[in-house]
Amino acid sequence: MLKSKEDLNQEIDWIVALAGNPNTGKSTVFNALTGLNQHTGNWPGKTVLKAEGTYAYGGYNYLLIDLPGTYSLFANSLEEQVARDYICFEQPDVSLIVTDATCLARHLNLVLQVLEITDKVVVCVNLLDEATRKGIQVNLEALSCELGVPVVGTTARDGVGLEELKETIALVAQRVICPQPRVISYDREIEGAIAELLPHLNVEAYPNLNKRWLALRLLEGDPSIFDYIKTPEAINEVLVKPVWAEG
Ligand SMILES: Nc1nc2c(ncn2[C@@H]2O[C@H](COP(=O)(O)OP(=O)(O)O)[C@@H](O)[C@H]2O)c(=O)[nH]1
Ligand SMILES: [Mg+2]
Repeated sequence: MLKSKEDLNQEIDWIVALAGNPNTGKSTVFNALTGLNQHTGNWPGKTVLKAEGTYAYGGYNYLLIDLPGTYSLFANSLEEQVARDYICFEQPDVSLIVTDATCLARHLNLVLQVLEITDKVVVCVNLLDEATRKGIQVNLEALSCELGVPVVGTTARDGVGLEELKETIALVAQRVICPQPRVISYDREIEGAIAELLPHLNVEAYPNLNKRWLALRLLEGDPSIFDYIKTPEAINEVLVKPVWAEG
């Protein structure tokens, strides 16, 4: 079992998961925020390194979980599955996604995948110094409008932007800011299939699980998701005999 808020020291108020592609400065952000208040081990039952640490801000204590660096959340590797399962099933209060300002487009893939799971997201555009050096300017406000979630620019190695980052995490954790992520719509066939599945998805063990996301994974036939849910016959029927594909 992964740690949940109840298992931890009661002094923790909010849990923040740190996601991002490898080499975006995730560990740099993690170290800058938690300092010496961290420890590492393995994810339970997995040979994947887990780092967690705490920091205090604005009268609250935060537990920061450094998820494995991944390019996607498709559960193709152990790392991806650990990251995905944490965001999905442990439901941290905030998911902070660290991206690289010098090649932002490539990083938005992961961002959009996280936005399909949760709305409690802050996007950190790191390596702004490198971007400036390369003549790249990132319009953080426009990006935030497009994504529907707060975006903070940082140069984590120099500690630039970290106060704003902590403040934004605090506002999302406390639901002062309620992000409204852009919803990705798929073509008619897939949207029809999602609509067909949704009424059947009552996953008792995970009442807050994002049903639209779950429907998409079921349609993909993602085997890793079947470990978590008992598939009611009704769903099987929809999946095996796709009514939306008829006619
Ligand atoms: N120039 C610059 N380098 C950074 C910044 N943040 C992190 N780095 C460097 O980028 C490299 C990868 O950082 P790391 O935190 O290990 O990335 P991770 O793989 O995402 O955990 C390290 O050499 C960091 O010192 C930044 O804002 N600017
Ligand atoms: Mg790292």
